[in-house]
Amino acid sequence: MSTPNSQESVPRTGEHTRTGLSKAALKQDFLDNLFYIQGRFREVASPHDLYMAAAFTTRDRLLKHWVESAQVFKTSHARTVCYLSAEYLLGPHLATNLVNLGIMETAHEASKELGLDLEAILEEEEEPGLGNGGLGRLAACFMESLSTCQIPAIGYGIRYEFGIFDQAIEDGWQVEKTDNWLRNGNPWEIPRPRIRFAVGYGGYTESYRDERGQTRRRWQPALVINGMAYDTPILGYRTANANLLRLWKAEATCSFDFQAFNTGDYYGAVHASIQAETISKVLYPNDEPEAGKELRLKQQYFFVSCSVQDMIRLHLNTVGPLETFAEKFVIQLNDTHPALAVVELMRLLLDEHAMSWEQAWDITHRTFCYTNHTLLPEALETWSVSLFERLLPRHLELIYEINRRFLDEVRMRFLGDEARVWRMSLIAEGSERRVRMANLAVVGSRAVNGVAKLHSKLVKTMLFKDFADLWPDRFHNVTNGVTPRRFMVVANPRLSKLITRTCGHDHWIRDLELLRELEAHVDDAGFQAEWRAVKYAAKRDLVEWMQQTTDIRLDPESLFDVQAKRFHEYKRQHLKVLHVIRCYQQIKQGQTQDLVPRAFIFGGKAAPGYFMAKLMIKLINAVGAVINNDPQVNGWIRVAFLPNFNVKNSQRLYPAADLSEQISLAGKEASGTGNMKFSMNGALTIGTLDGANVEIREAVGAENFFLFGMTAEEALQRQITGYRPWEFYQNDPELKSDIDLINSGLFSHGDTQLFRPLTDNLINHDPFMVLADYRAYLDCQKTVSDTYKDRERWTRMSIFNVARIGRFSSDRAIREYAEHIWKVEPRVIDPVTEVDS
Ligand code: TH1
Repeated sequence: MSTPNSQESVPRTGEHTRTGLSKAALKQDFLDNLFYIQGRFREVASPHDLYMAAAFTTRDRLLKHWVESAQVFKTSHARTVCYLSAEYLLGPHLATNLVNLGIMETAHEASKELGLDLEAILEEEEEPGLGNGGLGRLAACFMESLSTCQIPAIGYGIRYEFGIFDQAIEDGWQVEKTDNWLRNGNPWEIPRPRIRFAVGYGGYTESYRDERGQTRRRWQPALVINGMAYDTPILGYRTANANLLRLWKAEATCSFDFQAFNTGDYYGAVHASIQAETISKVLYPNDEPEAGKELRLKQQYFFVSCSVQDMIRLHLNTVGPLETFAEKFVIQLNDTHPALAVVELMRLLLDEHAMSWEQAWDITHRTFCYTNHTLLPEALETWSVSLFERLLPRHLELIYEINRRFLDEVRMRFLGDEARVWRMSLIAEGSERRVRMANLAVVGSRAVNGVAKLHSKLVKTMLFKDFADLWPDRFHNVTNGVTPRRFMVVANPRLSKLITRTCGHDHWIRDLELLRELEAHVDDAGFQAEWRAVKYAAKRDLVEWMQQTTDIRLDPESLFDVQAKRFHEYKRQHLKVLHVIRCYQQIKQGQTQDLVPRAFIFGGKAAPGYFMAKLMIKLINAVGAVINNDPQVNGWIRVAFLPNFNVKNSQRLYPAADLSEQISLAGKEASGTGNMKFSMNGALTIGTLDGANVEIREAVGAENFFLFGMTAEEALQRQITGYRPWEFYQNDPELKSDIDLINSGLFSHGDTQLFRPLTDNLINHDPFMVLADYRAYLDCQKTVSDTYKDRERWTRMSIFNVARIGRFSSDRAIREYAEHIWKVEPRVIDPVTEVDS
């Protein structure tokens, strides 16, 4: 639906519309942007100038759809999803926007005619890394799929000035470098200086009489800062729907204290503004919550308050009275990081809009939905009551009242079961009383979901069992998905072209289940050969890039065996290392009959304060240094650590992988999403029955998946009956010799102590049961090698993986949320017709 005069409102430069999609229009606008925005002629432009001009040229074309979408959503009162996430791991924008606009080919041709290399321009983009790993990347995939599925949505989050650190490897150790992603400007965002909200901290609460003589509560904060909106348009694939990602930057309410300045306190004059800006300064680089960090709670409240205030403003401006808020908006909480939004909406409805408790709670409760992403106890957020009292006194009062009413309901339902009341309370009692954010999120939401079938089952039967007893219908599963636009079309153009050519259409890009059509070609020798050629070409690209960035030479003929994800003990990168060491010993002993040449490729960041994870990185590099420099073995195996695993680098890795390592201890990885990205690119998976692996295996067929290890149930059982890792160490001579080799100092220039914390932990505690799964893992790796020797069989398995991976598109996930959780319908935006193409 287009407004009557939308054509006229599109600005024009010369003969072009700034939005035309023809090659001529792109070329002209690119040169215009280079000149008028970067102030450069083509002849003197730097690579970065060229990138900026390309970005602005692309952005102009997004803006048309975006303004149009905003207009339609506003006038039609469309029900809107508000996705609240502390992280968005967006990755580079330019390539995905070109694909989604349908002009990647045209842009290539236009660049060529201008004597430019589009690939080089794309390389110039510095990605916004506003997230740690899976959770932040999921939010980014969901934003893209929301637009593709034409669902009106706003993503809310924090515009961190510094995103996830850049990882360098020095002497085998991880070294963190600050990510100054805004240094050269961000062409994708539009600052909105008029969209600002005040956010309070500290102070006290008080009672007062309102003008009608009623006693009310209010909060008098000690400190007030501002949040200012920065908007990024997110376009759907070949749709005219563009949703909004709105990120908040913290600022002082007054950037300069004249009083202080006039009394000669130059430093004090800007002190408040520095203090305020700290709040959106940096992303916490931890994949689980940072215990007790006051700034983290400030960040959470900051973005949640701005976002809820913004929704209320939008509602009052477009729909009207707040009684219908829950009909207009559904708020999805991406884990508990934004759970304070429940309390903030209550506060605004009660204190600022004078609603009754009953009405405010009814609206709040009907508005929120919550996704849980982890069962790990250390990752379940709690905040000390005393910190809350100091920072958010009014919110603490409201939490107490929510809790009081909630626990009355529990007592009524489960007479005399005080143990249950204790477990379910929003407040954990103990030496230090703490607010349980997950309980708050469950109580405040009408729907709660896990992120894979197994995980959702464990959420319902273990983590939130008491809540599921009370409200069984509140619990759902929505298995995660990833966007095929970024992880297939952009990351792997060769494979995408082969698929399109084979299927005779490119509809699979928006309907990934259509990949099934590939099954008809699985026995076609010609197709198999093309499939192998595509993989080989991607491997060569990676080899070249690795050589340039790390000086490690890999052989594209070898099996590329890849584990790339955050470093964490539960993900068991050390299990993989033990396999590498076993191969090394076998080759040294001349037993190569079970092996195939392999490149072991690792990638991933460790939280800066996570000692054990950093030691695992050091171990990988140490083992690699020995292996790669030993001519006796390096014809068989090589080890490579790909530094700074981020979205951009991941796109080089997925297409080149033959084998995807998904080897977490069963029951620990909620879903995993890398597993889907590898499989989409034709890698076979070796994995445990954990997270989404279970469903991936179901989908691609058990015969096309390398399964090993304990089930979640078996692992739990073993834990209960007493796990004694040293027995495995004593009873399995190969395992013993692998661990002993680490301790011998071979990989550490004779230092027998360096890796002791790791090996001692494995032998004595081994919380993630590496040793219990070691033998099954090695056996399974032998099957992998045997299978790889039969290239045709491997190729067929690879094709089946891609052909049957359709379920794991984030489009499917979004449609499930829309139908079962959000109850929202697509709203189609008609594209404004082109005038010059
Ligand atoms: C991850 C989960 O570990 C992963 O299994 C899942 O696929 C992904 O979320 C998306 O659902 C999580 N990331 C975080 C990050 C923080 C706290 C908890 C989790 S769970 C900061």
